[in-house]
Amino acid sequence: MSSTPRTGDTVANPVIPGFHPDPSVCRVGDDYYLVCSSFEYFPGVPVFHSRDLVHWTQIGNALDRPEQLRLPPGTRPSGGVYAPTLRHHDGRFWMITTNVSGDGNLLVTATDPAGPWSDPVLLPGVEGIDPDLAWDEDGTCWCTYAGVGQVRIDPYTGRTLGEARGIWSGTPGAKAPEAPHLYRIDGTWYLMIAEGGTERGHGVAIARGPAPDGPFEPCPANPILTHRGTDHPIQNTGHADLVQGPDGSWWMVLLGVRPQGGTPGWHVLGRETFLAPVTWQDGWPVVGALSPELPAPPWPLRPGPGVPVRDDFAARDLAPHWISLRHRPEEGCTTGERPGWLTLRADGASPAEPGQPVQPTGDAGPAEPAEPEPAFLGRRQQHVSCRARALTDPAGGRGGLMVRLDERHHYAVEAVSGEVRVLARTGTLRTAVATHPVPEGPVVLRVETAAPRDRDDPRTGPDVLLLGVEERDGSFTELAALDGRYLSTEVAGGFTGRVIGMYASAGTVHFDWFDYESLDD
Ligand code: 6LW
Repeated sequence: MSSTPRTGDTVANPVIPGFHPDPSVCRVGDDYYLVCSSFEYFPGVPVFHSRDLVHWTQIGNALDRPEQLRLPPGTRPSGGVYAPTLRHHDGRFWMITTNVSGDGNLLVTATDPAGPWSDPVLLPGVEGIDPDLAWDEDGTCWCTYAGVGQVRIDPYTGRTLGEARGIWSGTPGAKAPEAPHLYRIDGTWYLMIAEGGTERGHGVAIARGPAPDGPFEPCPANPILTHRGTDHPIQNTGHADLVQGPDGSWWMVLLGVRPQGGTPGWHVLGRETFLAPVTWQDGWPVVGALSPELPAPPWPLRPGPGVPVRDDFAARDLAPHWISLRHRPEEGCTTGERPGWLTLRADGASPAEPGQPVQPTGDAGPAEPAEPEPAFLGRRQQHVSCRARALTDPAGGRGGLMVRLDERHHYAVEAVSGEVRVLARTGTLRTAVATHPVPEGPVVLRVETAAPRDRDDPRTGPDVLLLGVEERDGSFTELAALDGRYLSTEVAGGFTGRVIGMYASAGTVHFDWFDYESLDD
């Protein structure tokens, strides 16, 4: 997956659009690598490559084998894999993260960041999320985590060495000191954290000290970055990591959101990865303007390959941007069963075992009775306006296209023999919104996100989702226009963003191709 920033005087921010939060970056020679959180989706921890810090291409996933990523049935939405840290040390890449629904803190290593990554080393003695790794001059490995706590570890065995201790709690009055990253820059140790929570109050603060374990002196200018209390188009800014550009200049990758539909608005793409320039003053980093149009960096832009609009499922292996719920439904998701088609099978391969309660996110309400989930394969929605289409053969089963924020918030257009239906799930409400007769056999289903039809209407939300079917003559029959607010984080809660994909909810459903294209200007 490659972003498509404009070239010229400015480049587009976010540099990795769509649900790609908690970025961590490292540089090795002329190459940059970046990882993000992945929560309840499999494979976990997408890995990106760039040569200019602006264009990023997904080259793999650090946790792409079931032995590395155990997400049990019933793993709640926004559970699973939290913020990773990526570092290069001693000739290999190290990725440390937390599986809050399974193994807790774990680290994996690789000589090639595209994979394969090692089996996980578990770190039961590290008692906090958002683990960071830093090595001092003696080769001691320091693991720093949310809180902010720290303990020395043996990264080869996962054993802790000595006692854990608190090293900084951030700015007095700011909640949730988390996402620490520890750096040695010009002989000084810097401890950068996120604070204020990952919502509108989010920010970045930094402290410095003579040694990796402090004592740490906070920067008088903290928070060094926040958009709290502003109507800036990029909100919730925080959870940052520092890196040097090809010319030695300093940059920050961080997460932010783009609310749509007014202030405070609704964000539907989740927390995205942005880039901001950094300069230094009196030994402290100063974050430059973080804007949707970033002044182009002074080095040549070197775009990598992007994701083609169409996946025709001709390849045996799925491209790395395809994600499933909790595990890859191995038996129920194949590109080989019907050559050139993707086959999804609901029976016996559902991503949540039938009988498991759907667990709510945060304060979303009590656990609900079981609802079997479909086999699902999707990709992150990366553009405010976009269109997805799929040639779907229900073949006696039932399935189609789904736009999903979580178990309780999704819209779908699906085919069953001789009929297409639009379904909406908003909280506890499940509604069949429309039905439409179609000839038996394969049918092209379509979902499109569009600006609300009347932007001056205060009741309009971030967008409208148009769901329908393409007739045999190619014309589009819109069956429903549904309110995008229900598929926003402000309504649904949680840490993820929209994912658009194919599913089978009964029997076996085949997909000849899937198109995803941006409709942004
Ligand atoms: C991440 C932590 C956070 O680990 O959200 O709100 C978690 N804070 O920093 C998931 O992105």
